[in-house]
Amino acid sequence: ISSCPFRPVYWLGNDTLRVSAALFLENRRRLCQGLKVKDGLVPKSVVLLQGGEQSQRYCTDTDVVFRQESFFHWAFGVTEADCFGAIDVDTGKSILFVPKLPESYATWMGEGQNTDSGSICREASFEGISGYVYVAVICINMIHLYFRLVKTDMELEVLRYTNRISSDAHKMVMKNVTPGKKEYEMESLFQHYCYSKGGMRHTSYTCICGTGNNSSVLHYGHAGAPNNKTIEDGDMCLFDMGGEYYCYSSDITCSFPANGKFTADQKAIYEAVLKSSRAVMAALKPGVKWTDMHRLADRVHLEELVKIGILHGNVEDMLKVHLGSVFMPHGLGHLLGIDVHDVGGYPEGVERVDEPGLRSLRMGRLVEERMVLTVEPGIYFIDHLLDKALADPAQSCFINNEVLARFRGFGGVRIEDDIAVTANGMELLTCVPRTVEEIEAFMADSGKTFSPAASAEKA
Ligand SMILES: [Mn+2]
Repeated sequence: ISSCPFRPVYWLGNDTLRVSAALFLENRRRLCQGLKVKDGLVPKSVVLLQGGEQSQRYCTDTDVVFRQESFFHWAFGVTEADCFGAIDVDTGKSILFVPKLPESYATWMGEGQNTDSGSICREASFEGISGYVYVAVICINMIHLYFRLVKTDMELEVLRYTNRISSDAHKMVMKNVTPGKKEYEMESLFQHYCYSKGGMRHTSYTCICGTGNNSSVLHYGHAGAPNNKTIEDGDMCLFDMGGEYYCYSSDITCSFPANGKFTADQKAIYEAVLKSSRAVMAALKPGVKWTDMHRLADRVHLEELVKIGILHGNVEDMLKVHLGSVFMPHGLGHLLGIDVHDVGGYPEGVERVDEPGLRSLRMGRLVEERMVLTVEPGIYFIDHLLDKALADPAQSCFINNEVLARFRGFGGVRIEDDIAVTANGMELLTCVPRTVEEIEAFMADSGKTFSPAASAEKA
Protein backbone atom coordinates (compact mmCIF):
# COMPACT_ATOMS: atom_id res chain seq x y z
CA ILE A 1 0.00 0.00 0.00
CA SER A 2 2.73 2.45 0.94
CA SER A 3 4.27 2.31 -2.53
CA CYS A 4 1.06 2.25 -4.55
CA PRO A 5 1.53 4.52 -7.60
CA PHE A 6 -2.18 4.99 -8.38
CA ARG A 7 -3.01 7.48 -5.63
CA PRO A 8 -6.24 5.77 -4.61
CA VAL A 9 -9.07 7.86 -3.21
CA TYR A 10 -12.26 7.18 -1.31
CA TRP A 11 -15.02 8.99 -3.21
CA LEU A 12 -18.77 8.51 -3.57
CA GLY A 13 -19.15 10.59 -6.72
CA ASN A 14 -21.24 13.73 -7.33
CA ASP A 15 -20.13 16.53 -4.99
CA THR A 16 -18.82 14.31 -2.20
CA LEU A 17 -15.31 14.75 -0.84
CA ARG A 18 -12.39 12.84 -2.31
CA VAL A 19 -10.25 11.51 0.52
CA SER A 20 -6.81 10.35 -0.52
CA ALA A 21 -5.49 7.06 0.86
CA ALA A 22 -2.41 9.17 1.66
CA LEU A 23 -4.30 10.29 4.79
CA PHE A 24 -3.84 6.80 6.25
CA LEU A 25 -0.31 6.41 4.89
CA GLU A 26 0.54 9.55 6.88
CA ASN A 27 -1.11 8.12 10.00
CA ARG A 28 0.89 4.87 9.70
CA ARG A 29 4.09 6.84 9.09
CA ARG A 30 3.49 8.86 12.26
CA LEU A 31 2.84 5.67 14.19
CA CYS A 32 6.06 4.00 12.98
CA GLN A 33 8.11 7.11 13.78
CA GLY A 34 6.61 7.20 17.27
CA LEU A 35 7.25 3.51 17.86
CA LYS A 36 10.88 3.70 16.68
CA VAL A 37 11.82 6.18 19.42
CA LYS A 38 10.01 4.13 22.08
CA ASP A 39 12.19 2.35 24.63
CA GLY A 40 12.11 -1.42 24.57
CA LEU A 41 10.92 -1.86 21.01
CA VAL A 42 12.22 -5.18 19.65
CA PRO A 43 13.91 -4.98 16.21
CA LYS A 44 11.83 -6.17 13.26
CA SER A 45 8.56 -5.44 15.06
CA VAL A 46 5.30 -5.70 13.20
CA VAL A 47 2.05 -4.00 14.23
CA LEU A 48 -0.98 -6.17 13.61
CA LEU A 49 -4.47 -4.66 13.83
CA GLN A 50 -7.81 -6.36 13.43
CA GLY A 51 -10.65 -4.57 11.64
CA GLY A 52 -14.32 -4.59 12.58
CA GLU A 53 -16.38 -7.72 12.09
CA GLN A 54 -19.66 -7.98 10.22
CA SER A 55 -22.47 -8.75 12.66
CA GLN A 56 -26.05 -9.89 12.20
CA ARG A 57 -29.31 -8.78 13.75
CA TYR A 58 -29.66 -11.11 16.75
CA CYS A 59 -29.98 -14.75 15.57
CA THR A 60 -31.03 -13.84 12.02
CA ASP A 61 -28.98 -13.75 8.83
CA THR A 62 -29.77 -10.04 8.34
CA ASP A 63 -26.57 -7.98 8.37
CA VAL A 64 -26.28 -4.90 10.57
CA VAL A 65 -25.00 -1.98 8.42
CA PHE A 66 -21.23 -2.24 8.86
CA ARG A 67 -19.10 0.58 10.23
CA GLN A 68 -15.34 0.09 10.49
CA GLU A 69 -13.64 -0.16 13.91
CA SER A 70 -12.11 3.25 14.64
CA PHE A 71 -8.44 2.33 15.30
CA PHE A 72 -8.36 0.16 12.21
CA HIS A 73 -9.94 2.93 10.18
CA TRP A 74 -7.37 5.42 11.48
CA ALA A 75 -4.54 3.20 10.27
CA PHE A 76 -5.91 1.70 7.03
CA GLY A 77 -9.08 3.52 5.91
CA VAL A 78 -10.62 0.26 4.77
CA THR A 79 -14.43 0.20 4.61
CA GLU A 80 -14.83 -3.59 4.33
CA ALA A 81 -15.45 -5.89 7.28
CA ASP A 82 -13.36 -8.77 8.64
CA CYS A 83 -9.87 -7.56 7.57
CA PHE A 84 -6.49 -7.63 9.30
CA GLY A 85 -3.68 -5.16 8.63
CA ALA A 86 0.05 -5.40 9.36
CA ILE A 87 2.64 -2.62 9.46
CA ASP A 88 6.39 -3.32 9.42
CA VAL A 89 7.71 -0.70 11.85
CA ASP A 90 11.25 -0.55 10.36
CA THR A 91 10.22 -0.01 6.73
CA GLY A 92 6.68 1.29 7.13
CA LYS A 93 5.51 -1.28 4.61
CA SER A 94 1.88 -2.30 5.11
CA ILE A 95 -0.01 -5.45 4.24
CA LEU A 96 -3.78 -5.79 4.24
CA PHE A 97 -5.29 -9.24 4.82
CA VAL A 98 -8.78 -9.52 3.42
CA PRO A 99 -11.28 -12.37 4.15
CA LYS A 100 -11.50 -15.38 4.07
CA LEU A 101 -9.29 -16.08 7.03
CA PRO A 102 -8.58 -19.66 8.11
CA GLU A 103 -10.73 -20.78 11.00
CA SER A 104 -7.67 -21.40 13.15
CA TYR A 105 -7.30 -17.62 13.57
CA ALA A 106 -8.63 -16.66 16.97
CA THR A 107 -9.17 -13.39 18.72
CA TRP A 108 -8.78 -12.34 22.25
CA MET A 109 -9.50 -9.19 24.21
CA GLY A 110 -6.47 -7.05 25.07
CA GLU A 111 -5.45 -3.76 26.60
CA GLY A 112 -6.08 -0.32 25.13
CA GLN A 113 -9.10 0.84 27.06
CA ASN A 114 -11.16 3.70 25.63
CA THR A 115 -10.75 6.45 28.27
CA ASP A 116 -14.11 7.92 27.38
CA SER A 117 -16.43 4.93 27.14
CA GLY A 118 -14.45 2.61 29.41
CA SER A 119 -14.85 -0.14 26.81
CA ILE A 120 -11.99 -2.35 25.72
CA CYS A 121 -10.83 -2.42 22.12
CA ARG A 122 -9.69 -5.57 20.45
CA GLU A 123 -6.23 -6.63 19.44
CA ALA A 124 -5.51 -9.04 16.66
CA SER A 125 -4.30 -12.53 17.38
CA PHE A 126 -3.02 -15.57 15.51
CA GLU A 127 -0.97 -18.67 16.31
CA GLY A 128 2.51 -17.72 17.48
CA ILE A 129 1.59 -14.10 18.22
CA SER A 130 3.18 -14.07 21.70
CA GLY A 131 6.31 -12.25 20.50
CA TYR A 132 4.24 -9.46 19.01
CA VAL A 133 2.00 -8.65 21.95
CA TYR A 134 4.25 -5.96 23.46
CA VAL A 135 4.33 -3.85 20.33
CA ALA A 136 0.58 -4.25 19.93
CA VAL A 137 -0.05 -2.83 23.38
CA ILE A 138 2.22 0.21 23.03
CA CYS A 139 0.92 0.76 19.54
CA ILE A 140 -2.72 0.95 20.66
CA ASN A 141 -1.73 3.24 23.53
CA MET A 142 0.14 5.57 21.19
CA ILE A 143 -2.69 5.80 18.67
CA HIS A 144 -5.07 6.24 21.55
CA LEU A 145 -3.32 8.83 23.62
CA TYR A 146 -1.57 10.92 21.08
CA PHE A 147 -2.03 10.34 17.40
CA ARG A 148 -5.82 10.37 17.32
CA LEU A 149 -5.77 13.41 19.60
CA VAL A 150 -4.01 15.77 17.18
CA LYS A 151 -5.31 15.88 13.63
CA THR A 152 -3.28 16.07 10.42
CA ASP A 153 -4.12 18.58 7.67
CA MET A 154 -5.78 15.79 5.68
CA GLU A 155 -7.94 14.77 8.64
CA LEU A 156 -8.93 18.40 9.27
CA GLU A 157 -10.07 18.64 5.67
CA VAL A 158 -12.45 15.69 6.17
CA LEU A 159 -13.76 17.17 9.43
CA ARG A 160 -14.41 20.49 7.65
CA TYR A 161 -16.41 18.56 5.09
CA THR A 162 -18.51 16.66 7.66
CA ASN A 163 -19.24 19.99 9.34
CA ARG A 164 -20.18 21.72 6.10
CA ILE A 165 -22.62 19.02 5.03
CA SER A 166 -24.12 18.64 8.52
CA SER A 167 -24.47 22.44 8.87
CA ASP A 168 -26.34 22.56 5.55
CA ALA A 169 -28.54 19.67 6.71
CA HIS A 170 -29.39 21.55 9.93
CA LYS A 171 -30.30 24.63 7.88
CA MET A 172 -32.56 22.53 5.65
CA VAL A 173 -34.29 21.18 8.76
CA MET A 174 -34.75 24.70 10.19
CA LYS A 175 -36.46 25.77 6.97
CA ASN A 176 -38.86 22.82 7.23
CA VAL A 177 -39.85 22.91 10.91
CA THR A 178 -43.47 23.88 11.45
CA PRO A 179 -45.85 23.20 14.35
CA GLY A 180 -47.91 20.09 13.64
CA LYS A 181 -45.05 18.01 12.21
CA LYS A 182 -43.43 15.16 14.15
CA GLU A 183 -39.93 15.34 15.60
CA TYR A 184 -38.92 12.20 13.65
CA GLU A 185 -39.74 13.94 10.37
CA MET A 186 -36.90 16.33 11.17
CA GLU A 187 -34.56 13.44 12.00
CA SER A 188 -35.48 11.85 8.69
CA LEU A 189 -34.89 15.07 6.73
CA PHE A 190 -31.46 15.48 8.32
CA GLN A 191 -30.42 11.93 7.49
CA HIS A 192 -31.73 12.22 3.94
CA TYR A 193 -29.80 15.41 3.29
CA CYS A 194 -26.56 14.03 4.75
CA TYR A 195 -26.76 10.82 2.75
CA SER A 196 -28.10 12.12 -0.55
CA LYS A 197 -25.95 15.27 -0.72
CA GLY A 198 -22.95 14.25 1.35
CA GLY A 199 -22.60 10.49 0.90
CA MET A 200 -23.00 10.02 4.65
CA ARG A 201 -24.57 6.64 5.25
CA HIS A 202 -24.11 6.92 9.00
CA THR A 203 -24.81 9.63 11.52
CA SER A 204 -22.17 10.01 14.24
CA TYR A 205 -24.74 9.22 16.97
CA THR A 206 -28.49 8.81 17.43
CA CYS A 207 -30.24 12.03 16.37
CA ILE A 208 -31.66 14.10 19.25
CA CYS A 209 -34.74 16.04 18.08
CA GLY A 210 -36.25 17.37 21.30
CA THR A 211 -39.05 19.95 21.23
CA GLY A 212 -40.85 21.65 24.10
CA ASN A 213 -39.95 20.10 27.42
CA ASN A 214 -38.13 17.24 25.61
CA SER A 215 -35.34 19.70 24.81
CA SER A 216 -34.23 19.40 28.44
CA VAL A 217 -33.72 15.62 28.12
CA LEU A 218 -30.02 15.49 27.36
CA HIS A 219 -29.98 12.28 25.33
CA TYR A 220 -33.55 12.36 24.01
CA GLY A 221 -34.10 10.28 20.88
CA HIS A 222 -33.18 6.89 22.34
CA ALA A 223 -35.43 3.86 21.88
CA GLY A 224 -37.56 4.76 24.93
CA ALA A 225 -38.20 8.30 23.60
CA PRO A 226 -37.69 8.01 19.83
CA ASN A 227 -38.31 11.60 18.63
CA ASN A 228 -42.05 10.92 18.38
CA LYS A 229 -43.69 14.04 19.81
CA THR A 230 -45.73 16.45 17.67
CA ILE A 231 -43.99 19.83 17.39
CA GLU A 232 -46.19 22.56 18.87
CA ASP A 233 -46.48 26.29 18.40
CA GLY A 234 -44.39 28.02 21.08
CA ASP A 235 -41.98 25.07 21.51
CA MET A 236 -38.24 25.51 21.57
CA CYS A 237 -36.51 22.95 19.34
CA LEU A 238 -33.16 21.47 20.35
CA PHE A 239 -31.76 19.43 17.48
CA ASP A 240 -28.43 17.69 18.11
CA MET A 241 -27.41 15.83 14.93
CA GLY A 242 -24.20 15.11 13.05
CA GLY A 243 -23.38 13.22 9.88
CA GLU A 244 -20.34 10.97 9.47
CA TYR A 245 -18.27 10.66 6.28
CA TYR A 246 -15.70 7.90 5.84
CA CYS A 247 -15.86 7.40 9.64
CA TYR A 248 -15.08 11.05 10.47
CA SER A 249 -17.71 12.68 12.72
CA SER A 250 -19.53 15.92 13.27
CA ASP A 251 -21.60 16.95 16.28
CA ILE A 252 -23.81 20.03 15.97
CA THR A 253 -26.73 21.36 18.01
CA CYS A 254 -29.13 24.07 16.88
CA SER A 255 -31.73 25.51 19.24
CA PHE A 256 -34.54 27.71 17.88
CA PRO A 257 -38.28 28.38 18.26
CA ALA A 258 -40.53 26.03 16.27
CA ASN A 259 -42.56 28.94 14.90
CA GLY A 260 -39.48 30.95 13.91
CA LYS A 261 -39.97 33.81 16.40
CA PHE A 262 -38.36 33.92 19.88
CA THR A 263 -40.47 34.96 22.89
CA ALA A 264 -38.76 37.38 25.31
CA ASP A 265 -37.93 34.49 27.69
CA GLN A 266 -36.66 32.23 24.89
CA LYS A 267 -34.48 35.06 23.58
CA ALA A 268 -33.05 35.75 27.03
CA ILE A 269 -32.06 32.13 27.70
CA TYR A 270 -30.76 31.64 24.15
CA GLU A 271 -28.60 34.75 24.29
CA ALA A 272 -27.19 33.71 27.68
CA VAL A 273 -25.98 30.44 26.15
CA LEU A 274 -24.67 32.16 23.02
CA LYS A 275 -22.72 34.55 25.23
CA SER A 276 -21.00 31.71 27.10
CA SER A 277 -20.28 29.88 23.83
CA ARG A 278 -18.60 32.91 22.32
CA ALA A 279 -16.73 33.73 25.55
CA VAL A 280 -15.23 30.24 25.51
CA MET A 281 -14.31 30.55 21.83
CA ALA A 282 -12.60 33.89 22.46
CA ALA A 283 -10.51 32.35 25.25
CA LEU A 284 -9.65 29.06 23.52
CA LYS A 285 -6.05 28.53 22.48
CA PRO A 286 -3.25 26.02 23.07
CA GLY A 287 -2.31 25.74 26.73
CA VAL A 288 -5.63 26.62 28.35
CA LYS A 289 -7.28 24.13 30.70
CA TRP A 290 -10.49 22.62 29.37
CA THR A 291 -11.81 22.57 32.94
CA ASP A 292 -11.29 26.36 33.09
CA MET A 293 -13.32 26.74 29.89
CA HIS A 294 -16.15 24.78 31.53
CA ARG A 295 -15.96 27.06 34.58
CA LEU A 296 -16.00 30.14 32.32
CA ALA A 297 -19.25 28.94 30.69
CA ASP A 298 -20.80 28.32 34.14
CA ARG A 299 -19.83 31.83 35.25
CA VAL A 300 -21.39 33.52 32.20
CA HIS A 301 -24.59 31.47 32.62
CA LEU A 302 -24.91 32.50 36.27
CA GLU A 303 -24.27 36.19 35.48
CA GLU A 304 -26.94 36.10 32.79
CA LEU A 305 -29.45 34.21 34.97
CA VAL A 306 -29.04 37.00 37.54
CA LYS A 307 -29.85 39.59 34.85
CA ILE A 308 -32.93 37.59 33.82
CA GLY A 309 -34.02 37.49 37.47
CA ILE A 310 -34.04 33.72 37.99
CA LEU A 311 -31.06 34.06 40.38
CA HIS A 312 -29.99 36.77 42.80
CA GLY A 313 -26.86 37.25 44.83
CA ASN A 314 -23.11 37.01 44.36
CA VAL A 315 -21.91 34.90 41.42
CA GLU A 316 -18.65 33.96 43.18
CA ASP A 317 -20.69 32.46 46.03
CA MET A 318 -22.89 30.62 43.53
CA LEU A 319 -19.80 29.05 41.94
CA LYS A 320 -18.67 27.78 45.35
CA VAL A 321 -21.88 25.71 45.68
CA HIS A 322 -21.76 24.57 42.01
CA LEU A 323 -25.02 26.27 41.10
CA GLY A 324 -23.98 26.25 37.41
CA SER A 325 -24.38 22.48 37.22
CA VAL A 326 -28.07 22.77 38.14
CA PHE A 327 -28.61 24.46 34.77
CA MET A 328 -25.79 22.74 32.80
CA PRO A 329 -25.34 19.24 34.24
CA HIS A 330 -23.18 18.03 31.35
CA GLY A 331 -19.61 18.87 30.32
CA LEU A 332 -18.77 21.86 28.10
CA GLY A 333 -17.54 19.68 25.24
CA HIS A 334 -15.38 16.79 24.09
CA LEU A 335 -12.80 15.66 21.57
CA LEU A 336 -14.13 14.84 18.11
CA GLY A 337 -12.63 12.73 15.32
CA ILE A 338 -13.22 9.23 14.04
CA ASP A 339 -15.46 8.79 17.08
CA VAL A 340 -17.91 11.48 18.13
CA HIS A 341 -16.56 11.20 21.68
CA ASP A 342 -12.99 10.77 20.53
CA VAL A 343 -10.29 9.01 22.52
CA GLY A 344 -7.44 10.44 24.58
CA GLY A 345 -9.20 12.89 26.92
CA TYR A 346 -7.69 11.44 30.09
CA PRO A 347 -4.10 10.21 29.69
CA GLU A 348 -2.40 8.59 32.67
CA GLY A 349 -1.91 11.15 35.43
CA VAL A 350 -4.84 13.37 34.44
CA GLU A 351 -7.72 12.76 36.84
CA ARG A 352 -11.34 13.78 36.49
CA VAL A 353 -12.31 16.74 38.69
CA ASP A 354 -14.91 15.29 41.04
CA GLU A 355 -17.31 18.24 41.14
CA PRO A 356 -20.87 18.51 39.77
CA GLY A 357 -20.77 19.26 36.03
CA LEU A 358 -16.99 19.01 35.78
CA ARG A 359 -17.04 15.28 36.50
CA SER A 360 -19.02 14.85 33.26
CA LEU A 361 -16.23 16.41 31.17
CA ARG A 362 -14.88 13.92 28.63
CA MET A 363 -11.51 15.67 28.44
CA GLY A 364 -9.31 16.75 31.33
CA ARG A 365 -6.05 17.61 29.59
CA LEU A 366 -4.71 20.94 28.35
CA VAL A 367 -5.90 22.22 25.00
CA GLU A 368 -3.38 21.58 22.19
CA GLU A 369 -3.02 22.79 18.62
CA ARG A 370 -4.78 20.49 16.11
CA MET A 371 -7.24 19.11 18.62
CA VAL A 372 -10.82 19.14 17.35
CA LEU A 373 -13.37 19.80 20.08
CA THR A 374 -17.05 20.54 20.52
CA VAL A 375 -18.05 23.71 22.38
CA GLU A 376 -21.57 22.97 23.61
CA PRO A 377 -22.80 25.03 26.55
CA GLY A 378 -26.47 24.77 27.49
CA ILE A 379 -29.06 26.00 29.97
CA TYR A 380 -31.84 23.56 30.83
CA PHE A 381 -34.83 23.63 33.16
CA ILE A 382 -34.88 20.07 34.46
CA ASP A 383 -37.56 19.65 37.13
CA HIS A 384 -35.82 17.12 39.35
CA LEU A 385 -32.56 19.13 39.39
CA LEU A 386 -34.44 22.37 40.15
CA ASP A 387 -36.39 20.68 42.96
CA LYS A 388 -33.17 19.28 44.41
CA ALA A 389 -31.57 22.74 44.35
CA LEU A 390 -34.64 24.31 45.96
CA ALA A 391 -34.46 21.71 48.74
CA ASP A 392 -30.83 22.60 49.44
CA PRO A 393 -30.55 25.82 51.49
CA ALA A 394 -26.99 26.42 50.20
CA GLN A 395 -28.38 26.70 46.64
CA SER A 396 -32.01 27.77 47.14
CA CYS A 397 -30.93 31.06 48.74
CA PHE A 398 -29.84 32.24 45.27
CA ILE A 399 -33.01 31.18 43.43
CA ASN A 400 -35.97 33.45 42.82
CA ASN A 401 -38.64 30.77 42.74
CA GLU A 402 -41.41 33.01 41.40
CA VAL A 403 -39.42 33.87 38.29
CA LEU A 404 -38.12 30.32 37.97
CA ALA A 405 -41.70 28.95 37.95
CA ARG A 406 -42.26 30.75 34.63
CA PHE A 407 -39.49 28.63 33.05
CA ARG A 408 -40.79 25.22 34.19
CA GLY A 409 -41.57 23.25 31.01
CA PHE A 410 -39.42 25.59 28.88
CA GLY A 411 -37.07 22.73 28.05
CA GLY A 412 -33.54 23.85 27.26
CA VAL A 413 -31.12 25.55 24.92
CA ARG A 414 -27.85 24.05 23.75
CA ILE A 415 -25.53 25.65 21.19
CA GLU A 416 -22.97 23.18 19.92
CA ASP A 417 -20.21 23.99 17.45
CA ASP A 418 -17.16 22.02 16.36
CA ILE A 419 -13.81 23.81 16.43
CA ALA A 420 -10.20 23.06 15.52
CA VAL A 421 -7.50 24.51 17.78
CA THR A 422 -4.96 26.62 15.84
CA ALA A 423 -1.53 27.95 16.89
CA ASN A 424 -3.02 31.00 18.62
CA GLY A 425 -6.76 30.44 18.77
CA MET A 426 -9.33 28.35 16.98
CA GLU A 427 -11.10 27.77 13.69
CA LEU A 428 -14.88 27.43 13.73
CA LEU A 429 -15.89 24.46 11.56
CA THR A 430 -19.67 24.71 12.02
CA CYS A 431 -21.61 27.24 9.97
CA VAL A 432 -25.28 27.74 10.88
CA PRO A 433 -27.37 30.80 11.83
CA ARG A 434 -26.48 31.54 15.44
CA THR A 435 -27.68 34.94 16.63
CA VAL A 436 -31.38 35.50 17.35
CA GLU A 437 -31.53 37.93 14.41
CA GLU A 438 -29.84 35.45 12.04
CA ILE A 439 -32.19 32.62 13.06
CA GLU A 440 -35.38 34.70 12.79
CA ALA A 441 -34.39 36.15 9.42
CA PHE A 442 -33.36 32.73 8.11
CA MET A 443 -36.58 31.01 9.21
CA ALA A 444 -38.83 33.88 8.05
CA ASP A 445 -37.71 33.80 4.43
CA SER A 446 -37.95 30.44 2.71
CA GLY A 447 -35.78 31.66 -0.17
CA LYS A 448 -33.06 33.20 1.93
CA THR A 449 -29.70 31.50 2.17
CA PHE A 450 -27.42 31.94 5.15
CA SER A 451 -24.13 33.66 4.44
CA PRO A 452 -21.27 32.36 6.55
CA ALA A 453 -19.19 35.52 6.12
CA ALA A 454 -20.50 37.30 9.19
CA SER A 455 -20.24 34.46 11.67
CA ALA A 456 -17.57 31.98 10.60
CA GLU A 457 -14.57 33.99 11.68
CA LYS A 458 -13.60 34.40 15.26
CA ALA A 459 -14.01 38.00 16.40
MN1 LIG B 1 -21.40 16.71 21.61
